[in-house]
Amino acid sequence: MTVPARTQVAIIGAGPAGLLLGQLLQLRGIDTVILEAKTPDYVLGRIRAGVLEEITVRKLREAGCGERLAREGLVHHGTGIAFGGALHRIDIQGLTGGKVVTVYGQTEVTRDLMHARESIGAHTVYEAQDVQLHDLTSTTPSVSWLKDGKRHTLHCDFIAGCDGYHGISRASIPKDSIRSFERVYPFGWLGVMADVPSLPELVYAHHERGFALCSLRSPTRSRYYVQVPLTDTVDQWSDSRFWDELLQRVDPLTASRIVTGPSIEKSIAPLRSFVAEPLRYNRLFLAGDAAHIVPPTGAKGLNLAASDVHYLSEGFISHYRERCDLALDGYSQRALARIWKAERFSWWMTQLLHTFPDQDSFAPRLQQAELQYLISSETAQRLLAENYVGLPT
Ligand code: FAS
Ligand code: PHB
Repeated sequence: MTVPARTQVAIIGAGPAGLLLGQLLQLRGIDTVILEAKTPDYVLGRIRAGVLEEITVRKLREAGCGERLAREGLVHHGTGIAFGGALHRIDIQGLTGGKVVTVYGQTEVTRDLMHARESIGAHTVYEAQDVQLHDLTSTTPSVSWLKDGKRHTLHCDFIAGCDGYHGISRASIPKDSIRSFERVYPFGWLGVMADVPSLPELVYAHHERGFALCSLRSPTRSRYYVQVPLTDTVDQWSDSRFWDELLQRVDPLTASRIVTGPSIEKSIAPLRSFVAEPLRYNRLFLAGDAAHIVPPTGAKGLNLAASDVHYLSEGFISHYRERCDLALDGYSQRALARIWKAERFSWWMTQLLHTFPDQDSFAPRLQQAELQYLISSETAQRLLAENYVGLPT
């Protein structure tokens, strides 16, 4: 398929943010071209998020990706917090007036969005190497890339940087035009995927040996995590060592329900909180992980990408359909308001549930007091629940 020489919105990155933005714009008659550095299989092979907020489900439906999600997505009405040898259920639905979350892996979200984009014949260039952004301060920016030994150029009205934390978009903004705010955590998450029966609901576990999370992708595919030191590597963690550690960190009831088995995927991800401000540089807009990173403890990463895209797509649609730039000019401030609230919640869940090396003797007592307050106060549980299902957009 020949890529046109010009488009309205050039999108860098075919992860969930780029693909969702592309879909929402194309379906409203706005031309896009997506440039992706990797192959579709590589993008699909990255195991990431698992829990969708209602806003994310709504946007995926709008993007024409609601059918399989409705059929295979698992609606969850509550989640578990385990500590001190006991499991405590947070009644998400009851505490939020009926809101829920949906368990549906990011790989499946991305697969659905890829198929939807293909079905409308929109242009996506995979394996686009050395993507460069040009003339960002002009009204006629462009992007170029290398493929098949040739440099290609695409002229556009706007560029949407949806290329993740390590992408080229944020890096193309002059240092004096952007600020970043960061907190790096002194541990990572070792994640294991296994085709074993999963638990009925997620369990977030606090234990003196470290945090653990029991999640899932389907009734027969489980996703588990344990907190590990940043110095650990995957080959230091055999399956049996992983299962032993997980079973020690969760409460006995949860441990009795866990079915172990061979891992089909095993990886370690570092944890950081990061926000770039502002999310715009003239004709370049940042969305998703290109703009912010959250520790996955609050299940916010993918969902923030969806709300960024919700705001940004509204801005582009209003620009092209109503010749009005208020929404586009307000994108950064509007998105950052929701981003920072999700950053706060993700930080709060992370500091509540993990063990921090080199902490003083006071910190673990504070954690215990906060956990005891959480399970004894409906107000505290409501605060957790309303953030977990996603704050209003
Ligand atoms: P993505 O990083 O998904 O996509 C960016 C795309 O841009 C990639 O396909 C990349 O190949 C491409 N790209 C990068 N540089 C480029 C360039 N120069 N040119 C062209 N293309 C380029 N979130 C949760 O909610 N729960 C989780 O459990 C969770 N686990 C995670 C584990 C890991 C290891 C990581 C890294 C993230 C995790 N996240 C999790 C967050 C994750 O789900 C992100 O929020 C989500 O992928 C955001 O989507 P995008 O913004 O599209 O970024
Ligand atoms: C996951 O299933 O990968 C998952 C679920 C909830 C989280 C983080 C990761 O908070």
